[in-house]
Amino acid sequence: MNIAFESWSQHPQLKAWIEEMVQLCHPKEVHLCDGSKKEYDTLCQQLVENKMFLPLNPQKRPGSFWCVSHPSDVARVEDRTFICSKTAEDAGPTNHWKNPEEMKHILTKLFQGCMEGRVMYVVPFSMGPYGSKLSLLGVQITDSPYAVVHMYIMTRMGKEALKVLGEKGEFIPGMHSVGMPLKPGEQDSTWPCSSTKYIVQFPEERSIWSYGSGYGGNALLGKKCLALRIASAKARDEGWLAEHMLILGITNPAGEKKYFVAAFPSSCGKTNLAMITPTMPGWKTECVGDDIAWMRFGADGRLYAINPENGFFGVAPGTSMLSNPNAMKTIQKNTLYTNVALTEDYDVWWEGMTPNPPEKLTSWKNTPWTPKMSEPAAHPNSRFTVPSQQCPIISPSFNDPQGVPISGIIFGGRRASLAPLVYETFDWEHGVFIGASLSSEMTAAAKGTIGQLRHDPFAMLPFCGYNMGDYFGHWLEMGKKTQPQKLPKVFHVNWFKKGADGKFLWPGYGENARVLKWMFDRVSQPSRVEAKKTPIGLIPHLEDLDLQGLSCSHQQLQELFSIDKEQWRTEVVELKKYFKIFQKHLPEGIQRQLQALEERVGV
Ligand code: OXD
Ligand code: MN
Repeated sequence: MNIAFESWSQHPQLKAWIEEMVQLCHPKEVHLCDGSKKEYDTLCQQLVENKMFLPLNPQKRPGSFWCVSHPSDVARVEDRTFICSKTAEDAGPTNHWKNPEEMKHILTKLFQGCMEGRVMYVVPFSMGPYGSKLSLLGVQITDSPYAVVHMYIMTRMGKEALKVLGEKGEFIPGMHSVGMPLKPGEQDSTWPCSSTKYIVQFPEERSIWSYGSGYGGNALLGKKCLALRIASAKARDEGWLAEHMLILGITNPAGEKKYFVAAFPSSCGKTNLAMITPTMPGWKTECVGDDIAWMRFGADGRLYAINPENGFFGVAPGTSMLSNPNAMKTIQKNTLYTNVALTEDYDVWWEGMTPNPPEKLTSWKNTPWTPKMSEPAAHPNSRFTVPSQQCPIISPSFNDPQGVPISGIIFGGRRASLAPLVYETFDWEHGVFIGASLSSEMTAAAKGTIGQLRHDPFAMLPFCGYNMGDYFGHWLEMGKKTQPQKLPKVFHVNWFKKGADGKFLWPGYGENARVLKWMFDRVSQPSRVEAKKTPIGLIPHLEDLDLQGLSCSHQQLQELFSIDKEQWRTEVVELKKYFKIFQKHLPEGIQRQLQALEERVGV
């Protein structure tokens, strides 16, 4: 097959890899992507012709499309996700592992002829701003035009990425196929995918192979596969951090600005917090990212973060003018919707968008839906994909190659009891322990039982590219790279604590900015407010929380900050059991912190 490399790239290794993959996959054609708007529009048009995309009402959602997946291909498949390091020990107890040689054998067989009858697209992309020392380049090969248009939004893709790559630059190769070759004359499915799925990372070789799924988290290889699983392994080797964290900036009425990163397990409100509208007068926020942060120490000894992504791939259900007005404004145009419901006038709807659903909808299963039906109209993990630049509060530093300096790190989970609204950790080691101890009630972002508590250290459980015990060790080591006063302070929040009546104690959403304000005061140097020492960490004196205009009773506040030692002792027992799985990889610092917590909450 003649591939028109001349005006595209002169990178010998890239060309050789593409040729090798053509030999393996037998596509009918190769499309070398340039990343232009024209290319994006043409592909969207083709997806409309192939009935995968439906254009939405141009008066309501200009430049936007609706699309539904195969009912079996709706989320990340953690049980089919593998970290194929040389040894099982290196992948650790929280990852699925297979011998790399054995896995290569399986994949080679699966990819053999898998693109027959389809176009092979080659997508060069940059994770992070062009020219930033913190950015990485990748190239995804895929037979999914859906993946290409999503990569166009989610990454910086095309000619510009090739320019940075030059003839010798390093790139991370990612091979993706929906795993459904087409015989001559065979009618394509509107959502091609396979019942066999493999999402495979080779962390030493730094390569990705993904087979059988068209769903975002499995098919957009720049995101979870590269920017978290591969990048975390690279970050360990090179002394930086690749994290499942949002990045946000907050400015007080006096014009002082500080940046925070926050890690919450999937679908626990990261996008809402990243785009928060503060309820306190005079406070402003800006969004740098809603899902991933790459961080390194700068020459001044402070930690700097970039968002490697260029778009938001957000969970739609629950997003509303109440929960996240900035997201609602962001997705008004040029947005790709997957598995949400369709209204009669070709707009979108999902549970939680409005208090009452429209009378008639087309569900995510592409069937008529009415409010009488017990099944939701939109899939709980339905998504919007939209360029970050459309966010009304996108940070002016979004494209800054230096990144933004981080003053605080926030961990959080969905816990109906136990953790108070907010607490600060005593020091870096205690902060790392809190990250390692993170657990949350499960959501729909991954397959599993919704509501069940699962340990999700650093919200990285499905995303850490090596042994999680070593990852804790890496975080502890990072804390030794600078002076203690230059390290960000570490906090834990729980927006989801419930009272004895089973109702949420804290109103959440924009009111969460009140908690950010307390953190802002705490990370100021010197701290502007004192904190109260408790056995689990430092909590606010109630008078230091700005509660003006909030209808939160004294009783509710007491409950929000109550620390039930008995519950914490149970937590210690649970953590002891959990941390055993890391065996000799569990760092001393974590053991020391666990013991210290046990002593503090002991009778
Ligand atoms: C996501 C996830 O899609 O964490 O961001 O699952
Ligand atoms: Mn995520």
